[in-house]
Amino acid sequence: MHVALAGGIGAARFLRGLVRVVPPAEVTAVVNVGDDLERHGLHVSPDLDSITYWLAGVIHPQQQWGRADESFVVASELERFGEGRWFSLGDRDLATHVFRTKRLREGAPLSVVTAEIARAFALDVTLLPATDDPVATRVTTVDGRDLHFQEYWVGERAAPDVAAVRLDGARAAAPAPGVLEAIAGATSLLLCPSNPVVSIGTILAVPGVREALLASPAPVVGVSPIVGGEVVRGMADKLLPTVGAEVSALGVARLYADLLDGWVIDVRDAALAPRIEAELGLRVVVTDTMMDDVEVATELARTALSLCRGDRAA
Ligand code: FO1
Repeated sequence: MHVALAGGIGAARFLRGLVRVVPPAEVTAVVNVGDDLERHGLHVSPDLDSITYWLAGVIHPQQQWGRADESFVVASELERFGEGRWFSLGDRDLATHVFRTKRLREGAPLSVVTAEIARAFALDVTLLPATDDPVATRVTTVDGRDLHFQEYWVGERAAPDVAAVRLDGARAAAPAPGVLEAIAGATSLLLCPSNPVVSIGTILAVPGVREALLASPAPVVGVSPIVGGEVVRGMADKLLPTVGAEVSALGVARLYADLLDGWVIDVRDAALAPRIEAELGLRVVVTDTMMDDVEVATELARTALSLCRGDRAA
């Protein structure tokens, strides 16, 4: 079983490649749920939904979140009642949130509902929320505001400078059923090119997950989400400094150093490879990590897996 720790869009692109290298049924994604929020009384799980829609081939191709062929009739009608549009839920997307909320109200845990939604989209990949417990990633801005991650990322376009990030509820959260077992039984453990602070970091913040990775006999290989000192997408450049990490493939490798056996970086960062290997004792492979199409994502996944197997010439 190949187990991947995953956030949203970067992870979804990587997983689309991974399922072309190994059978999807041999892939388990442990997915961040700190982005989850309630909108119009509905439970929205952006990272789980992005991965589901990407793997099901129904993602909105330009937005890279939400559904293709989407309409916003309900959202515009909701504005009539004063419901804001700052976090837009399309009509097709709403069906997922209506179903998820109904099942949660019936007492089903998020992990069970997630499996039902994955099955409804005919996914063979196993999707696990990092936890079934309520957690929320919150951002404290330097001007003292305490925002939900989505209020920061979407509502404020990640403009404010950030003083701190925390995962509310983490201490009381338990890994979702199957998460620790998947990690313990994995043949390879992959850290997707997701935000190290609010995606991978929030998964690792769930008690027991980091320990399970350290205890697992499987090699751990990560893919740098930072290329050429820049984020590929998102706001990791605003958040890495809050955890004292340099915004570079080296800075993120240091953040994961206690977990990693191998690190995949982009060709633009080739010069960093010897430093990362010397300083952190990691096997580093340099390749194209810009997953503009599924072929690149497939080769990247192949490279990460071969690094897991210890093939230097990945
Ligand atoms: N991102 C935006 O920039 N604007 C939106 O209005 C928006 C709505 C939205 C609705 C559902 C969903 O699953 C994701 C949505 N996103 C939107 C993206 C979301 O903020 C990110 O996908 C993740 O939270 C970050 O990985």
